[in-house]
Amino acid sequence: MLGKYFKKPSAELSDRVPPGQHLATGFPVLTYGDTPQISRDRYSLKVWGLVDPQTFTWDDLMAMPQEEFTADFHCVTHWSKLDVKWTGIKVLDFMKHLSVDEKAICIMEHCYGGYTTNIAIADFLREENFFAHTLFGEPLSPEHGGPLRLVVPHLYAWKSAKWINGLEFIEEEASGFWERNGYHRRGEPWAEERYSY
Ligand SMILES: Nc1nc2c(c(=O)[nH]1)N[C@H]1C(S)=C(S)[C@@H](COP(=O)(O)O)O[C@H]1N2
Ligand SMILES: [Mo]
Repeated sequence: MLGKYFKKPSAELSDRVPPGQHLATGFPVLTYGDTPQISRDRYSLKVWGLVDPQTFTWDDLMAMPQEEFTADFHCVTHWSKLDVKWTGIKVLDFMKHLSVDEKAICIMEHCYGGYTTNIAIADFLREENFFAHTLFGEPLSPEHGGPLRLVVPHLYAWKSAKWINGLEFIEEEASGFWERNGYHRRGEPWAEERYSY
């Protein structure tokens, strides 16, 4: 849909916008179901499965190195937002705290509210992935996934789980919520991996 909220990318930006995508002028909220309201005090992130199980509190996460990130954001429903500015923790820094069994090939991302999405270990362990708690200098709002969400810039944004509260390490590929409902198992926007059929 083109109109007030979406525009065709200009020529100089077009090489940054994957096929079939339009630029969003704002930052739309895309949530299936209700928005969980989780305070930082109550927040925790658990890891289990083929990994030494651990629970990270808000303070544990804030004690990790904090960095600023600029990333493009591509929703499978055909909108993209370029140069989104976030603050948070690099996935690779977080992973220094984990001991993962080498048999793990897939991670199920779990969230407050019950949303899930699967990601291959190789897609998760990338330099540019991060957990975000701040968006354009403001604490991440509940609508956009606060207190903490994952951001995986190289895949469609349904892999960027909001209110993330668990990482389950598994030895075979599994399907999360949208993947069971027809979305592609990987979701690479430049290859237009939108659906599984
Ligand atoms: N927990 C949870 N995470 C989610 C979703 C959701 O419904 N629940 N929607 C996904 C989809 S389809 C997109 S496009 C992005 C949207 O993020 P935004 O609402 O901050 O724009 O979040 C992703 N992460
Ligand atoms: Mo999306």
